[in-house]
Amino acid sequence: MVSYEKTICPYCSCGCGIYLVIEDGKIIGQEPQSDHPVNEGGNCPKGRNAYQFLYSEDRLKTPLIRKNGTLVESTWDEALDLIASKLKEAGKNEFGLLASGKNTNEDAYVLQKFTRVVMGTNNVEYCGRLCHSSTAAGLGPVVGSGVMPISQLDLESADCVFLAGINLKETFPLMARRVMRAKENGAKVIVVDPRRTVTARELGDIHLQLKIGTDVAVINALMKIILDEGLENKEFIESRTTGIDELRKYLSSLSLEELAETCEIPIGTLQEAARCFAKAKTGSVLYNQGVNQHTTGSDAIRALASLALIAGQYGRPGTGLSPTRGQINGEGTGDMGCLNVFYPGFQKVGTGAHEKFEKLWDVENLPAEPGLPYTKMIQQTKYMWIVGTNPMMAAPDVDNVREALKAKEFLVVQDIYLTETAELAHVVLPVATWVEREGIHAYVDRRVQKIEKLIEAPGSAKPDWWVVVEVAERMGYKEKFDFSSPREIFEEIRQVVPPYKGITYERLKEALGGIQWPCPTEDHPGTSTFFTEKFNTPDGLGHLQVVEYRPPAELTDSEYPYFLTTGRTIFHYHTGTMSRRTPKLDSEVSYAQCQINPKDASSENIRNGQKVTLRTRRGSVEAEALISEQVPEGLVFLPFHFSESCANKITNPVLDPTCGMPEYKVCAVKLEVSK
Ligand SMILES: Nc1nc2c(c(=O)[nH]1)N[C@H]1C(S)=C(S)[C@@H](COP(=O)(O)OP(=O)(O)OC[C@H]3O[C@@H](n4cnc5c(=O)[nH]c(N)nc54)[C@H](O)[C@@H]3O)O[C@H]1N2
Ligand SMILES: Nc1nc2c(c(=O)[nH]1)N[C@H]1C(S)=C(S)[C@@H](COP(=O)(O)OP(=O)(O)OC[C@H]3O[C@@H](n4cnc5c(=O)[nH]c(N)nc54)[C@H](O)[C@@H]3O)O[C@H]1N2
Ligand code: SF4
Ligand SMILES: [Mo]
Repeated sequence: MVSYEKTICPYCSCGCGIYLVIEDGKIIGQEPQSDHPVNEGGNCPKGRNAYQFLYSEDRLKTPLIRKNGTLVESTWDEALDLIASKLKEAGKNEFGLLASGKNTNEDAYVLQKFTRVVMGTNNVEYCGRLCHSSTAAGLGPVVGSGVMPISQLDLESADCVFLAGINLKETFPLMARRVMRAKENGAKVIVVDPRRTVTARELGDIHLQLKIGTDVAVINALMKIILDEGLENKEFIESRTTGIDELRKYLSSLSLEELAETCEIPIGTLQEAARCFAKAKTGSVLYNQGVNQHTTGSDAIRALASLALIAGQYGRPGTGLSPTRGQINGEGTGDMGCLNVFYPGFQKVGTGAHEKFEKLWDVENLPAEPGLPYTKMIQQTKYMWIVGTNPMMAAPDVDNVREALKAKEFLVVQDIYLTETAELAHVVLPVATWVEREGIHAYVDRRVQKIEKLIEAPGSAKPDWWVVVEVAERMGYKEKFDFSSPREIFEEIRQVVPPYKGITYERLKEALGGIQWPCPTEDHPGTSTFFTEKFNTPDGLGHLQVVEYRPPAELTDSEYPYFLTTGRTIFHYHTGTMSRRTPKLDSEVSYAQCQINPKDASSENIRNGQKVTLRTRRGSVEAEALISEQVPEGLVFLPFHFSESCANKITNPVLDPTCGMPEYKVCAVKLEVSK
């Protein structure tokens, strides 16, 4: 029997629709969904090769327990009993849990509830800390909310799109298509990126090719030009913002020449970009890791939001500053409270949230102090449960991560493969993923869509939520985790997370393209545009910010003469677990290529395709040289998808002090031809 079933792509947070062809319980083919509003019949290479990873021979099928130093197969009962008994030994703040951007909302909700109710701590985090923690810290003080304020569909109506530190064509390809459509209607695209990426080449009209780590200087220059030329939106500033006098005063104390020198962009190009953005009717800013992943990421975001405010580019469809969380459920896992300072629904620890949840969950003594952020949790806890994240590749300075994980009293890892992280665990649990279980995700623009269960998981693999319920029961909390299906969990979510109240499984079945939260009632259509009347700040106004430029933490010198930046390529996804098990994706690129400018290659005597060693103050890795004009002189780019060339062996683990974001995007490196 062959059937065609709709689902959503398992990779990025655009949330494109696809059809799967299923024969006798096995997926045998796929095609893009033509009536899905996000992708309208298109899919990128990852989306076109979406399901092969499920059938990789090395999927985990049985729980594993470490015995005499080796991981051996066990039963679920043995593994779950062991976990429960070990976790009972953990002191209150000795335990930490990392959830996943791959979890469904239902999984994420029970994971954080377990951490808070059973373990009594706010030590719960997920990859969002490494992805958009600078957004919460940066946008909170300015507009009071750190989510995308529009619908990705409305990007098409923009007449100026400002792409800051985001390589849209490779990382959100179907959003790039929408920007391409805006261009066809006459929009201008400004790209801020130190590399001449495919996005800068193919989408950009103006490329602000800044010196790495100088976004604050660029944005200050743009705001200064706008104010000096009287291009600001006076009415918007007057009625909807505060702080213009301080901002004006600060910017007038800066010299445009000096700012241009700092960011190494000609004044004329900065003027062209400033005028284009300020004069646009509908100006939209998308930003991502090129802005976030710095010790100054939250600063740059405060400045960017101020830029959008003085230009009056907020509060209408297609406008505003959009953070672009990239994991399939990067938004939802945060919405559910898998962050050390937020209970579900972004109710902040320290503002009485624990008391509210004590009532809602009918429990006592919920933690009222913030927990540890992702990287500190790895270093400072004794007992850890890691669910669907791979810090041995994704966290900075993995040599230190390895030591910390090896020293754990007890480490449980729950994944679909034996990842670099799982190899270090005392117990490894096999889970069902994607269409092997059901549940909802919130995609980049708060678009809530449901994944249906379409096939069986391999071996005895179980959904993430099931594991939590079983452990909670064994630890004496059956009554608080009395869930026998995702639907039951979702019904509780609807009760305690107000923006999800009006969303039901039934509605999601019907709603093509999902429903954007907040959706307060069952007859509410969902909310596409934020801030139409006021911002989410206590006084409803946008708070303009004075932000001073600070250089990155590690600069080049005679020993480490190049800047190293790390990031993504179109064919691979993060730590490679899924895309490298997809033959068509892996055959496109199966090893790390490090981009080196032709002039630098020539001065280091490096030929294209040669093995080079990249050495930083943390250590060294080898990669193949790709001599390319994509990088300017003095800058080297390394993707972080390949364990043999693990980028995070050498990145700088220094954190943005306001939010704990690692500076993945800049450190100093030297290059040598490998012996
Ligand atoms: N193919 C693919 N797509 C993905 C993912 C993936 O792994 N693979 N991951 C998803 C996830 S979770 C995320 S968060 C997104 C990430 O999406 P992006 O943020 O677009 O991806 P990155 O490659 O990390 O970084 C983007 C750009 O930042 C630039 N950059 C580096 N330093 C600076 C700087 O100082 N200033 C500025 N302005 N730019 C700088 C880099 O040159 C790079 O082109 O992608 C999502 N989509
Ligand atoms: N150098 C450098 N490092 C970075 C970045 C960078 O730009 N440069 N970017 C950072 C960013 S933005 C992000 S978002 C992080 C991503 O970091 P991670 O989220 O740690 O990376 P992934 O490879 O996506 O890991 C997801 C894991 O979940 C597993 N998995 C898949 N489906 C399921 C499921 O249903 N359940 C469970 N339990 N597991 C599942 C996968 O096999 C994989 O091991 O990396 C960060 N690290
Ligand atoms: S753009 Fe994202 S969601 Fe769409 S097909 Fe590509 S990876 Fe999948
Ligand atoms: Mo991310």
